[in-house]
Amino acid sequence: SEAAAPVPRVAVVVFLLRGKTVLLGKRCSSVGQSTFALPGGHLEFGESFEICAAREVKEETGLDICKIEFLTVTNNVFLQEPKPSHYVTVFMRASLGDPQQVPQNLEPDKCDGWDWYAWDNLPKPLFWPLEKMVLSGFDPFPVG
Ligand code: 8DG
Ligand code: MG
Ligand code: MG
Repeated sequence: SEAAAPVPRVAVVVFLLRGKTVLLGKRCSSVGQSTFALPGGHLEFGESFEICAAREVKEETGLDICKIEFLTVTNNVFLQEPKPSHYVTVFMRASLGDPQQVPQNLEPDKCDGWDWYAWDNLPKPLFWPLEKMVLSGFDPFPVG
């Protein structure tokens, strides 16, 4: 039988903001191996961006988020990766429901661990869809 033709998929990722820091984790997955990325994952059938954002953050870090808002969307084609893929990536922002809550690494096969990083001192290398945004001057923090 023939392999299914590849198709673009939708991902929802979250700038989880705490003061002037964001939550990032170093990826262990084949796409973006060893680069720092936002929590997030695949949009499921019938799901809103907000529900997907809250679900993925909870599954990956145990954190409960609030003030979930849409920021922007980018088109990301990964042809050089071991497994070529294409994602339409929806970027959301959110805050911690409880500012004292600490992230847990609930999917250690996919991530080395989560931590807060100052926006003006981000770790390297960033996952390239995120790197592209930072280089373009994108700022996920609310104005004022
Ligand atoms: P799932 O089974 O939980 O739905 O998926 P996942 O294992 O959590 O997927 P993921 O790789 O974390 O996210 C899906 C895709 O989203 C990823 O392969 C590429 C795209 N993506 C970006 N930027 C980012 C980002 O900053 N973080 C994450 N996690 N994914 C991103 O384009
Ligand atoms: Mg996930
Ligand atoms: Mg993920």
